Amino acid sequence: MEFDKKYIKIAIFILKQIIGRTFPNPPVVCVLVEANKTLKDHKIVSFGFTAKTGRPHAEAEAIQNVNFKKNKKYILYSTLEPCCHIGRSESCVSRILKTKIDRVVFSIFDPDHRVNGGGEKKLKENGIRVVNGIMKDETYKLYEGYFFNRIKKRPKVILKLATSLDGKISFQPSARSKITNKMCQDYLHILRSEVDGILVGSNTVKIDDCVLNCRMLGLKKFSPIRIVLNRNLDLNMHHKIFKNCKNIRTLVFTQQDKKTKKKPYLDKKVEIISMNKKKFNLDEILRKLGDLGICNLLVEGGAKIFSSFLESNLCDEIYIFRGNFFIGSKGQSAIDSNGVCNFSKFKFKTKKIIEFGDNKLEILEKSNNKNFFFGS
Ligand code: AOF
Ligand code: ZN
Repeated sequence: MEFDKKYIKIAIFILKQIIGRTFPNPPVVCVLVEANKTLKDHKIVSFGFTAKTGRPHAEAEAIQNVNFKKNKKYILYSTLEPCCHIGRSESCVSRILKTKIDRVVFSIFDPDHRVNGGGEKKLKENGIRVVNGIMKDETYKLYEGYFFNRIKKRPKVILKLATSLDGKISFQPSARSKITNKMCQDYLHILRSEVDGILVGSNTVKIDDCVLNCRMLGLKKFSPIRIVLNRNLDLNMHHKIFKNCKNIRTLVFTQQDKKTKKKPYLDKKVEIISMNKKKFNLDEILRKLGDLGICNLLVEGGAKIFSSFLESNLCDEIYIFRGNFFIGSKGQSAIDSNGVCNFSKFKFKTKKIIEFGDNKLEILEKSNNKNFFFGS
């Protein structure tokens, strides 16, 4: 239908506003359209989007309270294929089948093994006309982390750095340095609210005493899960990150098994994930984070962690916030000890540059970045 694109476009527009807000479920947006018999006149009668904790699903929200009329036709537009599994409650397909909706248009298939085409099949078997794939490339970009989680069984990994013009992340090794301006900081906090997890190494906690929450007004409740890699459980409990673990889920990956070492963390309500020596590697850690439902992971440092992700080929995007000054040779390099911050050697290329006054954000992606689901 010539107006399908218009309504899917509206759904995608709203989808952008709820990314990172529906953990552990993917964000979905539905638009319910009422039309006359000839489909000449059509209008939106309801919207629905996945709720904060992942349920109710978007379709359930869109359908409830709609007064379906006898002499009208109804089309449900959704960014993702409606689910057909009985999960925490009834499936969306079975809810749709109880209404007067006779056409369903969705943008992208749900890669979750419980759905994966099954939603479309069941709708069709029950006489509903189904169209899929409208604006699928645009939608895929917004669901990339979700596809990583369900297909690659790990989150999409975004490295975030703040560097000077000459690629330094601090004035000297082991020192915290302010490099970027307020606009960059604000953008970072919005980004934090959109990802499911932030990961750092224990040195970053020791040096920066970071809190790793989202501090953008109105979005604080969307602070992601905090993850610290701390082999020896040797962090001081006075660090700021341990102040609020009751409210912000905090995980520590370790290979330390001593009860006495674990106790201070557990007292602070930190969750400890013990890995044995052989399994303390990024592959295994990412797999665990994927199992926990994390789709988008922001890695915020430090230099050693960045190198490990890049060298293990486990980094999918890089966000470099650049300040407007040089630090010089005494500074700590982001990646390489020789002072060069050369991402092209890891096969990354610039995708986008956003200016923030005299600072900027450069977003890099893999040179051979492919939509691995559709292969385009
Ligand atoms: C939809 N609409 O709004 C969302 C869907 O744990 P459950 O039972 O809520 O199921 C989670 C799965 O449901 C999730 O993995 C994905 O396949 C689908 N998400 N589906 O029809 C929605 N969020
Ligand atoms: Zn559903």
